[in-house]
Amino acid sequence: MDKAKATYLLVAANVVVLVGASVFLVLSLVGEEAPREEGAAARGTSAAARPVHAARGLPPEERRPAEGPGAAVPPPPLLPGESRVPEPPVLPADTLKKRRRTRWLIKRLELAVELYRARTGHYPPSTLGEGNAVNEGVEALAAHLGAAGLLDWLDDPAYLGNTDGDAFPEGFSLLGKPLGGGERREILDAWGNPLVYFRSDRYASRQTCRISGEDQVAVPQVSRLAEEYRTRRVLEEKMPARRGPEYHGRDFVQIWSAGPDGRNENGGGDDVTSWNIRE
Ligand SMILES: [Ca+2]
Ligand SMILES: [Ca+2]
Repeated sequence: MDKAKATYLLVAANVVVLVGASVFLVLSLVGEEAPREEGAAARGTSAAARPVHAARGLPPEERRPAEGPGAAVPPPPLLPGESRVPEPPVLPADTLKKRRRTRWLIKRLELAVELYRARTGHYPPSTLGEGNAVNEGVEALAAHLGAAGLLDWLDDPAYLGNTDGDAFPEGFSLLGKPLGGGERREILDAWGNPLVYFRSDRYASRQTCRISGEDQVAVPQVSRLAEEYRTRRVLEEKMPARRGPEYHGRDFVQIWSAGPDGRNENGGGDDVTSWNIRE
């Protein structure tokens, strides 16, 4: 082989190597950039807006394409038996005002029953014991507080009514005061519905209350937190096992309002309660 031919072959071989290397480089760049741009377009983000960990060149399996500005982050999966807690609704100003009034009323009644207890040695009973079928608890509360002179502060007639139109039987008296033939009034919430009242000795019972013009059954409520606490303390042998549920207001009273929707939910939903004032 002469010198000229050898030089020609060497140059040709270099050209082939260079072209091959260029093609490989181009294909490599195209192969890496295309999915990135496709992913960014699908997320509606520019390359500049990509998450930091992607911009830093982490391997594809470590990039999290669902993250980034504007990307919807799915909520964590629910555990067995768990349920989503709905967002609390935004209440109109009038509703908030009435809730505050009803809360104030319940707090005043709690004070009144404490004063009643200081005078008589016990909280006002939630029954008058003569077969009253509707609004029994709150009528008994109003009658006992009224007879003891502990309802005078409730001078706004809007908070007293007789939604079921009943009256005390003739000859009926309470704490020495004759009530026979008089209206058997209820204490009303700010929406004009009777409150629900139970004294602790009646927590295992239920009442029929006329709320929003219809008879609704009210049942005293158990405190889940108190139940859990008692269970734990019993397991730790730091508390003797007690029989019976742990009610809200144990050894006290439960008072609640059906709230803005006028539907008794036994302290749940939008009800306003003596044991869980939410605003
Ligand atoms: Ca009544
Ligand atoms: Ca309600």
